[in-house]
Amino acid sequence: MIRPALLLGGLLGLLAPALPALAEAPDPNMLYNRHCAICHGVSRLGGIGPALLPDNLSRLKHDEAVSVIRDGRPATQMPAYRELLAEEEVLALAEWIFTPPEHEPSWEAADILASHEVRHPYGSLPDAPVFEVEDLKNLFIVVEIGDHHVSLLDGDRFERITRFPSRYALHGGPKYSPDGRYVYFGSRDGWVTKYDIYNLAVTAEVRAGINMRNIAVSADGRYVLAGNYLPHSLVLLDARDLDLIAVIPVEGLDGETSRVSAVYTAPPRNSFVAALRDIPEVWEIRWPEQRAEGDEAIVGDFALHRMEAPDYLDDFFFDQQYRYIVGAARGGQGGQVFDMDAERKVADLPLEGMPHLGAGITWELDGRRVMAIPHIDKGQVSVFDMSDWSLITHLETDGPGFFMRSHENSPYAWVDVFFGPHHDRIHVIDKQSLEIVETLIPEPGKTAAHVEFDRRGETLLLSIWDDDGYLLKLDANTLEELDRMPMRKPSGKYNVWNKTQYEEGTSH
Ligand code: DHE
Repeated sequence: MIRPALLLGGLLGLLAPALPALAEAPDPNMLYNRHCAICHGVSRLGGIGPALLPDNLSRLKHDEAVSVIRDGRPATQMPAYRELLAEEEVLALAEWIFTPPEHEPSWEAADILASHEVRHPYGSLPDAPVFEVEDLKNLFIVVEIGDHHVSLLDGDRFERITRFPSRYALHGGPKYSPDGRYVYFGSRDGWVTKYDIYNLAVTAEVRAGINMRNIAVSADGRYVLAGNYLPHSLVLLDARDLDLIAVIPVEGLDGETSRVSAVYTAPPRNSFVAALRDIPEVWEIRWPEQRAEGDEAIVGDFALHRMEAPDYLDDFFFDQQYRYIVGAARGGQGGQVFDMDAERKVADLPLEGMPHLGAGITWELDGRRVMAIPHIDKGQVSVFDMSDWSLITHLETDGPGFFMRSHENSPYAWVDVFFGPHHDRIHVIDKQSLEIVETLIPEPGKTAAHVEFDRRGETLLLSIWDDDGYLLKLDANTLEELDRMPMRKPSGKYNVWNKTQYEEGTSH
């Protein structure tokens, strides 16, 4: 008996000479323009969909891109293309979005101005909240990266006040105005969004760059600074309506331009500090009242103060006075302490690999202040004495961690095991004995990460970092579970009080 497949193969063999030699390879550029450009922008810069440029997609795996194009993305406007595109076209498109464009895209002041939208001008909305809570300072903002939403929670009742869509892929902590009424979000695609918590409304938005790292809000609440990878720039905005004040090109003393790793606000200095990835300098942006002799003018009376560093310094941790910066040196060469007053390096730290300095926290131990830092590439928490920068201990954990948190009123510091087989574990460290006293596995197989305390440090929220995830509310002292709230891959949580008071147990 002849099997059908063989029969078909035979017939095709006979027909072969009559068929065209080879079907043409799909043209991803043409496919992009036909199917994708309308949402993702003609130059792949993004529109209602995210930018599709390799740097913006660095955290998306190739296979994931294939399945998003083929099957769509649930709970978003991204449709499934499996009926419209052949499999090889899907594969070609997925490959193509990870290749750099022929011409490096630009984002100038004119683009920033054109993207600016003010929905509710500063001062036009009522000053009283439209909802009732016991304590406006005990609210939490939670970023849900699963479907790009944000939730606002009443921290006392553990209830959701509202949930609203965010820009695609928010990154870095949202930043509050000093009074806690407004919160500013930064997205990896460069969008800065201002939200009025009292009126539950987005008031203004602007796109500061194509690939942005994070934003900072000045301690006096007047300015917002955005730091970009692409273009190599800092963008200074008026915090009221996000009006553009200045685009500051990042160019070193040697003429090299640089990506911005991150920007920070330095409250006691009333300035911004920028970590730069490609030049060995630390930049401080000062405004009129702080301007000093020798500073370079930016615009009006804003000034740039450059500090030459002995090495490239990345991913900063600050002491509480914002005098010292601990930065990771390039290529895993350890950490360095840089004195911003004396403008020189004062210590080297034995921090091999990739310390996650941005997640560092501090506390009092035997009358001295210590800082603790997790590592992204090894199961270790490093604890240093900040009075002389000596190493106290490297604490072994069950795998590399990403976030650390504590609270002045809590005896414990929390560190997750974000990477590796034990990503469902979270360690509880006794801040005095420097020992892991408990390891929780809240949901076997699911990542448990990022803790945030309520304003009093009595309870805490922990993310079960999954599309069908949830927030766990725990008693901060007994570690007992108190409640849960379903969420779509909740990532960071930010308590108004802890953030606006620069609580010692939280990163800023
Ligand atoms: Fe982050 C904060 C850098 C990847 C979630 N991350 C920060 C900050 C920096 C930083 C410098 C502090 C800025 C701030 O809060 O304003 N992050 C980096 C990286 O260099 C890295 C390793 C690679 C990258 O692609 O950028 C990186 N970060 C991630 C992720 O993959 C995470 C887990 C998921 C995501 O959303 O992208 C992630 N980063 C976060 C979060 C914060 C953050 C939730 C805020 C932490 C906080 O508690 O304040």
